[in-house]
Amino acid sequence: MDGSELPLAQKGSAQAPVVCSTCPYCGVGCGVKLSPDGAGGLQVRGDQTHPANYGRLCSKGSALGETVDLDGRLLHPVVDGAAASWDSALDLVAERFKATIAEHGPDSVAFYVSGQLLTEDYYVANKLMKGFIGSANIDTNSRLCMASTVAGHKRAFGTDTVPGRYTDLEEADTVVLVGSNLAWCHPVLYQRLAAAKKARPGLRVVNIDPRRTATSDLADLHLSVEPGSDVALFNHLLAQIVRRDVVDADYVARHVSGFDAAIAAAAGGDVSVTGLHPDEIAEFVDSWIGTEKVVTVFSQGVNQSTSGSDKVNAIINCHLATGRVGRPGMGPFSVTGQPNAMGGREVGGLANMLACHLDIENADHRAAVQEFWSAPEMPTNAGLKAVDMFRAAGEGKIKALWVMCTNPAVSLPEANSVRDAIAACDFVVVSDMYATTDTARLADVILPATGWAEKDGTVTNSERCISRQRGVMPIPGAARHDWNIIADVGRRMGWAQAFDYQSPSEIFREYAALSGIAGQFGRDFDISGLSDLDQQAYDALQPTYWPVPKQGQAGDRFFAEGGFFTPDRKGRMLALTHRAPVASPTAEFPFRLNTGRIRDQWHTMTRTAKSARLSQHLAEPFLEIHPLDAQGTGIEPADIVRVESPYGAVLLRALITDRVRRGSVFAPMHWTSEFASSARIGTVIRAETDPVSGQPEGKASVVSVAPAKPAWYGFAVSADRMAPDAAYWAMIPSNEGWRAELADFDRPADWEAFARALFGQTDGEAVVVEDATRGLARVALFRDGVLTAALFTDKEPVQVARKYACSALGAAGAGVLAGRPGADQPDPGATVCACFDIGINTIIAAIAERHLTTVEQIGEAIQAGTNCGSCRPELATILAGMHVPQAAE
Ligand SMILES: Nc1nc2c(c(=O)[nH]1)N[C@H]1C(S)=C(S)[C@@H](COP(=O)(O)OP(=O)(O)OC[C@H]3O[C@@H](n4cnc5c(=O)[nH]c(N)nc54)[C@H](O)[C@@H]3O)O[C@H]1N2
Ligand SMILES: Nc1nc2c(c(=O)[nH]1)N[C@H]1C(S)=C(S)[C@@H](COP(=O)(O)OP(=O)(O)OC[C@H]3O[C@@H](n4cnc5c(=O)[nH]c(N)nc54)[C@H](O)[C@@H]3O)O[C@H]1N2
Ligand code: SF4
Ligand SMILES: [Mo]
Repeated sequence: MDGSELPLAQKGSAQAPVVCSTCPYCGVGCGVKLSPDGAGGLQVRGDQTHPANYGRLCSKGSALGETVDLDGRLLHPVVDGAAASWDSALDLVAERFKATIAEHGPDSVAFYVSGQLLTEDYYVANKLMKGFIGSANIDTNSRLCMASTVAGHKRAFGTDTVPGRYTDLEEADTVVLVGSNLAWCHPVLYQRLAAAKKARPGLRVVNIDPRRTATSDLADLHLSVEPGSDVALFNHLLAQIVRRDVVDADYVARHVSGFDAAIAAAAGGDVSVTGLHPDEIAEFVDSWIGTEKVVTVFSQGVNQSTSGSDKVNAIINCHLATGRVGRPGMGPFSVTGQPNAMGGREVGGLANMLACHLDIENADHRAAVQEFWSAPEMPTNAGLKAVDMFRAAGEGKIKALWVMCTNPAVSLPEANSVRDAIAACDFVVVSDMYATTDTARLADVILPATGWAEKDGTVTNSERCISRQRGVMPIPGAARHDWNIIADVGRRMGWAQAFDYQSPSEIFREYAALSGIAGQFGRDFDISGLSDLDQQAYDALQPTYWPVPKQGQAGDRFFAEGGFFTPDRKGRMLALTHRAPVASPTAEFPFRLNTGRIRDQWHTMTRTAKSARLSQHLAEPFLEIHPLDAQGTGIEPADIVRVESPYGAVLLRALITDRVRRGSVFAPMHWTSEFASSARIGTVIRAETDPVSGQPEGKASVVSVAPAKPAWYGFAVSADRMAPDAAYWAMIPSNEGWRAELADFDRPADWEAFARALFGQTDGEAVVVEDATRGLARVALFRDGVLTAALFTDKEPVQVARKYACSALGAAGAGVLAGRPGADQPDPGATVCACFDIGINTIIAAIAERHLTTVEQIGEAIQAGTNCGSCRPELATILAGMHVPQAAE
């Protein structure tokens, strides 16, 4: 039952066991093979047999082994800042929740959970809240992620069903990627698409994204749409589908409702709001209409919008009208973000769902689940959605809150209000692997959870494939599995029998049996065929696509022959009209703020920032801004800029690039107070939500941007973590220790004292090279003649060979203060290839000296791009002579 357990097949083997598991990052859900070395190390390779990746891994998956160390791990419960026993911590949690419910009713408490919980964890949390506490106040970070897709699917299909499979992307003749940076966010699926395109160059790729990304570079056509205008574009497509007579009249007659109203609404639309040139629009329409096998993939550029649900339905409308759904190489395809985003939706982790795709507001569904759980009480209405849940906490209406496996003080919009709401809430519990997250710091009780390499359970990926995660590492300290923590609280609250779980397999069996009831209601999610798995069979479970009904066989895909889950079994087309994002640029806040992900960091960086390799790709928080906008606002390359909205302000490094549109800026979502002074981008985002899905508009706030004009800039390297005292700092691990970028508005009077405080080093020799006229300095600190830390400052953004400076730690002499290596020692520059740690200068030099013209030739010459392949899009870009990041080097 514990994470130390291995699949039975491998038990007793004399050699180091190799255990199959699933990558804990994105929703591609790649299979991994884990080989623990028994001394805390873990080797991770791609699983050749897993149908999601067939052995491939991206940069993050390849670096998983570097994130499992115990540095910073929380090893015991914490109550009011002090270590506590499990008994006292869980008694306190149970008592406080019970007392709050007794005094203020079940709706005065809430759980905020995560698409990174395993299905078994999620099931128990949902059961405790909805079945036993009797409130629906359980919501998940999937509200920020997949909620618009869930709403769109339910409106069109009657359930939250993904009709297709990954192979559809490979079999299609046209793949349209809408609001998806697949190259960085679903890299292995991107690699599968890139390989298919290489094998069959006729496969056309269209990318619809206001910003030009690594994904756009694969596309035959990139449409830089006006942010938020996707409904107008797909309405136009729908109108053209009718005009060009490619409606599948037979499919529509038999399987679709709402056709006429949808067409009428689409015909009344105005495609000019997309800002696209008519020729571009025509090319897109020709591609989409001209190939029957078309897959429309969509992600956060669609979902994180106040018209997100409409965007989803606008896409689905086109597939329903043409009958291009559920057949090989065709269909709308939502790629999910988190490893178990799908599993969470299946167990009913959202405040408006029940379990197994049953509906909370349907009395029959409710009664069936209540009976199955022998539950005392079931809520009859949906609970609070994420944004409202934290508002209610801020207003004192939620008095006890339990946050599991997510970091809302960073990832929610209006993040300062969220932070204040958590701080003000009477009783806050956080379950996490680390006590130092921005959210955990605010908790009354912090519970140490096991991490992915230690725990057992299942996850479901974007294509409905259920895979096992298998624990191979010993459980550190007193950490416990999430399901176990939740069940223990359930027992302590008085429901001993309902939460008497001994293992994840027992929970899975119960869940699979419940899905059989959903199957009887004619719902799609039925895995009752797995409800008899014993421990051995659960341990040996191979990747399995749902549905898996007890009786009969299910097909690979949904809806090719209709069979929707609506009352009349028809797929619904919706009448939709374009709505612009809620906030409009003004003179005071003239820029549209887009946010999203970078290649090598995962969300709030608690795990990926442990890997020095991953942290070198883009080493500090940045703002992409168009060259003309930079000029207009007086921003020079690599300046520190202040980005402000009515809700907050951040300081970021300017990255001037024509990859963003004029008037739009882009910032990564990843940086937290743990890694930067002032870069929680959620603090400037307005918490405006989609009226149907409740998903916040994460990509279309409005802000002002101005140069911050610091008095000095700095760069520092140190063997140990630093304690920066500066208006701007961003710190990240390097291979040799830590590296930091700094800037401040006042110059310290004594640079040596400043450096010693920064590096926490009062002893040892210091070499200070002062530029007294400009009030600047370079400082090197030594211990026993060996360099332990160095600080470089300048009036301008500091020109130092970063990698070289990092590598000088541990060497003798103060030569590092030159900031540049000698002629015999080339500076590799900022990392592009994380696997082989190859910098941009090395790549540019190789291209120039050896006259390389293809990504393959770069690989042959210097290995870059030959392992995980995540950097191949960037290698192609470098070859094309574009986008050399100014910020990182
Ligand atoms: N490296 C990495 N990979 C990840 C993650 C990570 O943290 N790091 N997180 C995972 C998770 S949880 C998720 S949800 C996925 C997200 O995966 P994606 O959705 O691919 O990633 P994002 O960068 O959030 O946004 C995608 C694109 O939407 C574009 N966009 C913004 N506004 C609009 C618009 O109005 N219309 C259109 N068409 N496009 C727009 C943005 O410019 C951006 O390039 O990634 C998963 N994979
Ligand atoms: N501005 C902006 N904001 C966004 C987005 C955006 O595009 N732009 N995207 C949104 C999206 S799509 C998402 S999915 C969210 C993600 O945002 P979050 O969910 O807040 O981010 P994570 O860093 O993944 O948080 C997971 C936390 O769980 C902890 N953890 C890891 N494994 C376990 C475990 O097994 N058990 C427990 N108990 N804890 C564990 C980690 O240490 C970490 O603190 O961000 C959203 N916020
Ligand atoms: S694509 Fe990368 S992050 Fe996503 S599951 Fe595969 S290895 Fe993990
Ligand atoms: Mo997500």
